[in-house]
Amino acid sequence: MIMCCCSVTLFAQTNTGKKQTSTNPVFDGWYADPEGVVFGDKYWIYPTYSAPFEQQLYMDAFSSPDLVHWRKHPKVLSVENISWLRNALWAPAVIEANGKYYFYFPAAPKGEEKGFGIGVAVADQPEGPFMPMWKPIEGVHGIDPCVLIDKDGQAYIYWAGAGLHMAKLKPNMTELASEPKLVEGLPEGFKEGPFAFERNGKYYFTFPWVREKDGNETLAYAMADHPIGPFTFKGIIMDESPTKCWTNHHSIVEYQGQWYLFYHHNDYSPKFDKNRSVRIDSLNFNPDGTIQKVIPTLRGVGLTNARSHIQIDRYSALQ
Ligand code: FUB
Repeated sequence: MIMCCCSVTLFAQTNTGKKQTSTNPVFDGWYADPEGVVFGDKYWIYPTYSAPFEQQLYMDAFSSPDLVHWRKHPKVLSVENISWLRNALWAPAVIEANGKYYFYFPAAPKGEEKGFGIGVAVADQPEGPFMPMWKPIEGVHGIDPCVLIDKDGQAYIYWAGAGLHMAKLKPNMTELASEPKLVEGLPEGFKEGPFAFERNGKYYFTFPWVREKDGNETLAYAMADHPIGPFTFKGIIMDESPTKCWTNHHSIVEYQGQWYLFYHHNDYSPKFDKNRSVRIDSLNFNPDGTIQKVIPTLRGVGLTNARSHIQIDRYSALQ
């Protein structure tokens, strides 16, 4: 069965009436764990390179004015600049604060048999270069960071490791301002890849969730009235992948009234779920603030001009 075609004219309209253009996967290459974010008038994606038999020695970033035309910014962060790191970089989070850009990345510290720390690298612009701090954040042990800055300016960091933990960050964004705390209220089956955001005074905590023994990851969510909880589990945003891609690391972004879900799937390697690529679909809310289920699409979030450049390898076939 043909799974995905090259860039041809595809139509979609956002619920703000604005036309956006894109197809899924949004650019070619094996990239996973997309940290989608808006800086100024551009969308940015900070993914991991999704080739599990290669070590992730640097991070590429992608920027777009319209979710369709993506520009690659190679090597915005490289391991050779990180003296405390044992080997590779893992799924990042990037946020703007104090007029700077903070890149949070999990990595195994030298001298530790196992386990991960989370480092921070800082840049003056979204395309880097990101310069790492000389040690990982003290008190943080785990992977898959995400950072939320509340309306009062307080920043919170969340990460996966022995369950889900969180702590306040100091204004310098590189040190904890409180003891790590276990986030309570999540069901059994939380694994990794948390994401947190605020909308209309409600705090959302979204996460890959394995609801069945030996199952794949769904995307699920919980809501709270405060960034530290208590969170109440609300349900599923996206069901398990029908093609059994095990992971579903994601992020959620709002721009000009439309919300988007950035996530990954193994479109370019249907028989191997560890080579993943980046997708975007629209995310919508119910009047009470709960999230409508997302049905994953290959159409993505918009309209692609038939005369635009065709990436011939944006194609895969399921047999
Ligand atoms: O890409 C490596 C790992 O797979 C991430 O840390 C997880 O969230 C999962 O997507």
